Parts: sequence; structure tokens; C-alpha cells
Amino acid sequence: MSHYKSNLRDLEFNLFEVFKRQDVLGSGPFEELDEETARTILHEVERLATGVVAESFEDADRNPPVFDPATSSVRLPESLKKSYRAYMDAGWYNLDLPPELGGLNAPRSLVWAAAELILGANPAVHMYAAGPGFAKVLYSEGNDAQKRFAQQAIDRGWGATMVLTEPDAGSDVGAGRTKAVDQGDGTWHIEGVKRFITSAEQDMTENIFHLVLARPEGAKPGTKGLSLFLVPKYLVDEDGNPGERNGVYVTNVEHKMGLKASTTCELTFGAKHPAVGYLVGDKHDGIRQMFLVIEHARMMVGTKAIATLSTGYLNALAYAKERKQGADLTKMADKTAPRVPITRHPDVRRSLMLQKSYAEALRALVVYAATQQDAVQLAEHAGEDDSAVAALNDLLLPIVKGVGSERSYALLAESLQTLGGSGYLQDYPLEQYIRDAKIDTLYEGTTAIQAQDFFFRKIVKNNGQAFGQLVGEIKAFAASEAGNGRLKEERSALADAAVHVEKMVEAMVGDAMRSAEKTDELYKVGLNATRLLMATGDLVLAWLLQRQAEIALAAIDGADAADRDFYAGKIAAARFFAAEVLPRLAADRAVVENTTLDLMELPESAF
Ligand code: ST9
Ligand code: FAD
Repeated sequence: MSHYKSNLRDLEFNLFEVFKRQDVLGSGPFEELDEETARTILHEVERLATGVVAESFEDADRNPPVFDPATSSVRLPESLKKSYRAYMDAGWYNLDLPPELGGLNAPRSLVWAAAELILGANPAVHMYAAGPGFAKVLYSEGNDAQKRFAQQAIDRGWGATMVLTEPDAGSDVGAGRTKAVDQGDGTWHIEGVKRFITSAEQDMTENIFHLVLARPEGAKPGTKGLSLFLVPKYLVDEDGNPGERNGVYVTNVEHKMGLKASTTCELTFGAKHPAVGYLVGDKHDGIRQMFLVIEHARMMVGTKAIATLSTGYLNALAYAKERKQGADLTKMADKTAPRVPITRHPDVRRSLMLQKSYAEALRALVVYAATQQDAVQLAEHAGEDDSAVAALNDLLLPIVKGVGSERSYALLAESLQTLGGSGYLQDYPLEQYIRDAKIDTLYEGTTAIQAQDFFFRKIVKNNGQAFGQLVGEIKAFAASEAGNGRLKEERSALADAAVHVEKMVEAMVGDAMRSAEKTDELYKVGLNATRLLMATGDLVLAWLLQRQAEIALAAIDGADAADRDFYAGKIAAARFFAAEVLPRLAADRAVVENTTLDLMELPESAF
């Protein structure tokens, strides 16, 4: 039986009952796709995900890829290759491609809903399948030859990588030392060592193309001195036929805590013979170009995290319904009382509802962010200004990635706990979920980096516009009649929470402004950035749960039995979250408003 427990009902609830995607499907840029087709696609992807894609999840963890240093090659487990091949053959990567690349140009909300299913079933498969997505970026940024290469990459199913990190340049990408030397003939030679590169070697595709940040000789320091180069494993002729082996080789594959099926490689350029690179778009604009990939990858990581939490919760729930242990708390003195399923124990119920409310709220967050991306697609198609929705999407990305990964990792521990000692065994998928999910708080920018991005770039640099819009919408909901009297207390808690988050931002902006006079004040922002990110996340999640509850309240009376339970769960999750999670934001605000510099003044030796 598949380890993967999907939640298609909830995905469809978000897409069609909450965010009304049927209103944008079937017209404009999405003319080719109507609601029925979208639902069929999701059902088909779910069938694939819970079937052949999920099949190799465990085997590829226990029998991970093997690196051969003599040939710089990697052998992937056959089971994983089968999952990958089935996914690629089904062709769903086409959803996200533009028509000029043979794609369906589906709304991003549908793309991410489908992605959740694959990421939950077997995240490594999704990552190995990134070639067409990378080709899309290359197509949009590249010159004519690179556009042709991008089309060939899709047609011939090549793999791809994003290559930023170096031993001394992790979070600090601008410290990168990999060099690019202009050959004067339209080619460059790349020299240096990159590390931790996902999918840089595998034995499933004819070619792999690397999108590499390197510094042209004489270019300025920092990220702005980096340029983006296309560096294929095999150089190709005009028709895309692979020829000469290029001088880029994998020189190590890491042994990791989790996500073992996905290769994480050291990549050495130009040590054996020249590594030929092509400047993307013939212009030195590397960090902006790479962020087109990074933004997508951050969304992917957040979606992977919540997909794992969701299947973790559903596995825990299934176990809890079956496992009998102890008597009902009210009969604890009666040693002859019947043993009950652990779902009867208040502490198990509390934990399950915490898992459910976060898993479903985080899913709603992913779909909500994706609907902003739909709006960007719609605006671009209509030739309209998309800056406001784009800024809102930008604001949401560190929440999706930073909050999604942190909360999912923490709550997967609750899912494991639900299984008691059995959760610790490899007989169940929980321990692998935890190992596989830890990476989500680390790569694509650690949580601290997401938090700084959120405050400095997405709030301060944007003059608080997107943040103001988001909090304004939340406050308007809180002040509305949503729920017709049946969400009154929840909306009141939401209104209080919105004020707490606003006050946190106000205090931190004050710290940042005072730092113009007294530089150390900026440390206070650094001390609180992650706290603000997580608190804003909880605020947004509470709001999304209440929006879901409003819809559930309106639908529950006429619903059939299964839907009545589904809607009752939605209302309960919103109430639980408002009562149990939101009150903590008052404490967060108090911490922010009373932050001192004590910690920064403490000598390192005192730690
Ligand atoms: C990694 C990969 O970890 C892990 C998984 C790989 C899986 C592969 C499969 C993925 C599949 C999905 C992808 C398919 C693609 C499909 C695409 C389809 C569309 N937003 O603040 P400044 C830019 S990879 C946008 O001064 P510093 C901007 O151009 C490794 N742009 O930065 C800006 O200029 P300006 C991941 C942003 O102090 C310029 O950067 N590593 C943003 O110089 C400079 O900005 C990391 O993520 C943004 N949010 O450098 C590194 N931010 O201001 C983490 C910056 O003029 N570290 N730009 O606009 C950071 O992010 C640092 O904050 C830093 C700081 C490096 C940016
Ligand atoms: P460091 O930057 O050294 O960070 C160490 C700690 O210090 C972290 O807790 C961090 O939050 C904190 N810290 C660092 N700087 C600051 C700061 N300014 N303010 C506050 N806190 C800070 N990279 C690629 O280019 N391509 C890939 O495909 C890729 N795949 C990966 C796959 C895996 C499995 C792994 C483990 C990594 C991958 N990476 C990839 C690299 C990944 O993006 C980096 O590991 C990540 O950006 C963090 O860099 P680092 O590991 O050097 O940690």
C-alpha cells in the first residue's frame, strides 16, 4: 500500500470553493482549460502520485544513489527510475509551460495543486523533473541559440540544475569565487568548485544543463558582479545532438540525513579540461535571472513541506483510529473499563487538530499565493499592470517557504508522536518524512534568510504596500459579518492578532530607523525577524482557516454525510486555531516591543 495519503478533496475545496478558480478557467490565457478538465487532471495526477510515483519512496531511501568517483557518475535505484519515467511519460510538466514551448499554460494554482501531489508522494521525482521548468526560464531569458537549446531540452527530456552554492558562499551567495573567463568567441570558460548541487548527476537523462552563477574576471564583488551561464554536461550541435563531454564533473555526492534519493553533488568546473559556458541572454544580469528560478524553487520547497505534513497527519490519523490503548479519561479509575481508540484521548485529539489545522491552513496558503501568480498571468495576458499582485506574491513567498517548512517540520514530530514507539520504526513513513522534510528549512535560503527577505525587502523596500494590503484584507474580514454570527469570537481573535503583527512591524521599523543614528539598533530587527515571519504566518493561516470556515458554514446544512464531516472539520480547525494559536501572538509582540541589545553585548565566551 502507498505510504502517500493525498488530500484531493481539500485541494479541490481550495481551488473551486474558496478561491473560485472556475471564474478564471476557460477564458483569457486559460482558454484551453475548463473546470472539468482541471479536475480530471488533478485526479489523474493523484492516481499517478499515489501509485507508481510513491512506489519507490522507501526503496530509494534505503538504497540511495551510488557515486562512482572513477567515472564521476551516479547510479540511481531502478525503482526510482521507474517512478521518474512514469511521471515524465505522463507529461504533466507541460502544465506550467507556455504554448510556444508546447505547454498548456495552466493557471499556477492548478500547477501547484498538481505539484503538491507529486511532492508529497516522492519529492525527489519532482526535483529530477525540473528540466522543463528550468528550460522555461532559459527560454524567457536566453538568446536565440539558448531558446533553441531550451526547446531541445524539453523535447529530449534533459535534466537541469541551479548552481549557486560554494564552500564559502552559502547564504552569502555574493561571496562566490567561481570564475568566468571570456574566450572572445561567444563562449566562456568556467573555473571553480560548487557544492550541494541538486540533481547534478543521475543516469536517467541524455544530457544535464547547469544554470551557473559565476563571476566574470574583473567584475565587481557581491551578487551584482555575478553572471548566469548555461553549462551543459554534453555540448550539443544545432539539432541538439550531444557531442563532446564538457569539462564540468561531479566530484562527490553527499551522504545525507534524508531526501537520499535526490543527489546532492560537488560540481567541479574546468579541472580536467575547459568547462564551456554561454552567457545567458548575452547580458550580465545573473542574480536577477537566477532569482526567477529561486522564486519558483522557494514556492516548490514550501509546497513540498506542507505536502509532507499533510500525508504525515493523515498517516497519524489512520493509525490513531485503529490503535486501542487505555480507558477513556473519565473512566480511568475503573480498571475493567473498555480500552478505547487513542483518538478518544484529549491529548491525542489536541495534537491531531493542531496537525490538521496547520496542514490545511498551509495548503490554503500555497493555493492563495498561487492565485496571486494566476493574477500575474492574467494581467500579463491582458497587457495590464501587475505590480500590486506581483508584490503580494513576493510578500507571501517567504511565508510559504519559511513558515511552511518550519511548521511542517515541527508538526511532523507531532505526527510521529501520535504513533507512539511505532512512529520511530521504519515500518511507518513518519521517520522518513521527518528526515526528508528537515532540508526544507535549510535550502533555498534558510529560515533566517527568509525572515530578513520578508522584513527588509518585502516590507520595508516595498514601503509596506503589499503588507498593508494583506493586513487590511484580514482586518476587513475580521470586521465583517462572515460566518453570520457563528465566527464572532474567532474574528475577534483575528482582529487582535492583526494588531499584534502590525505593532511588531511598527516596532521593528522604529528599530531600523533608529539605526541611522545608532547602528546597533539594527540588531533588534535581526533578533526578531524570524519571530515576525512566524507570527505573520500564523495570522495569515488563521485568516485562511476562517475564510474556509465561512464557506463550510454556508454549505454544511445541505451537504451529504461525507461533506458534512468535511465541513465540520473545517469549522473546527478555524475555531481551534483561533483559540489555541492566535493568543501566542500577544506574547510575540511583547517580546518584540521589549527587545534589548543584551544578547548582542554578551561576550561569545559566555555562550
Ligand atoms: C538551492 C536549491 O538551495 C535547493 C533545491 C533545488 C531543487 C531543484 C528543483 C527546483 C524545481 C523548481 C525550479 C524550476 C524552475 C521553473 C521556473 C518557472 C518560472 N526576490 O538583497 P540583495 C536579487 S539553490 C527576487 O542586495 P545580497 C535582486 O536581483 C541555493 N530577487 O542581496 C537583487 O537586486 P535588487 C539557494 C531577489 O545581499 C539582488 O538579488 N540559495 C530577492 O547581495 C541583490 O539583492 C539561496 O537561496 C528576492 N527575494 O545577497 C541563497 N532577493 O535589489 C540565500 C534578492 O536591485 N541567500 N534578489 O532588485 C539569499 O537569498 C540572500 O539574501 C542573498 C543576499 C544572496 C540574496
Ligand atoms: P550558512 O550560510 O553557513 O548558514 C549557517 C547558519 O547561519 C544558518 O542557520 C543560517 O540561517 C545562518 N546565517 C547565515 N547567514 C546569516 C545571516 N546573514 N543572518 C542570519 N543568519 C545567517 N545550492 C545550490 O546552489 N543548488 C542546489 O541545487 C542546492 N541544493 C541543495 C541540496 C541540499 C540537500 C543541501 C543541504 C543544500 C543545497 N544547496 C544548494 C545549498 C543551500 O542552498 C545552502 O545550504 C543554504 O543556502 C545555506 O547555506 P550554508 O549551508 O552554507 O549555510
